[in-house]
Amino acid sequence: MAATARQERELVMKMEKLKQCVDITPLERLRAYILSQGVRGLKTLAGCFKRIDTNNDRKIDYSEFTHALHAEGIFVDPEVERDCFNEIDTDLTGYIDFDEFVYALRPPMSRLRKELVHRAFNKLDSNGDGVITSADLKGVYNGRKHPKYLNGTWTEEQVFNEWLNSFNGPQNFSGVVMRLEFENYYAGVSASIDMDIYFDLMMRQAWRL
Ligand SMILES: [Ca+2]
Ligand SMILES: [Ca+2]
Ligand SMILES: [Ca+2]
Repeated sequence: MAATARQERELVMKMEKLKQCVDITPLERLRAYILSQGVRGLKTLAGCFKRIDTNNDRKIDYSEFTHALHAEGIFVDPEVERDCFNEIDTDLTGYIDFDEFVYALRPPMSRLRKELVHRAFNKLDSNGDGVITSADLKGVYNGRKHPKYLNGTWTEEQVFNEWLNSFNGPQNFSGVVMRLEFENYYAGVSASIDMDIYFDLMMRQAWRL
């Protein structure tokens, strides 16, 4: 149930208006800008991240960040830029990693949707240790029907890892899905579904909640 072209246009217009508001924070303006580019899922956010990360070290440092703000025509006091950067850099490492970037700029999700995402996560995390790994999937999901398992290229463990990594950002091949990563992934999915009722239905069917 993707948004129709009309709704898409309306969203872009709304975001354009938001961009022109002066009393919103640079972070909100950056988010508005990114949403106005039609950014939805992890893949497109990954594209934005890559463009801002000009030295390609998979981190956005302060100068790359301010450069991106200026390139989008967002000029504010340096203290405001600094506050905004610190707000995204939640673990205070001095740079923004991909997960922090997605968390700050992802499309918003309603409480109802977030609750469904957390229920799905809790169900998948069958051993209840707060992360999803192949250990949770063993005996619960069948990886043996995957074509690469059938032709002998992958073990069932590799099938599980490949699937788990689809919830992670690019270049994250940890085979482990954290709650935040799962939420970030579904924020992207959620943005293309207009009504809560369809999101609810999709989650219930996908995860048999
Ligand atoms: Ca960088
Ligand atoms: Ca950080
Ligand atoms: Ca687990």
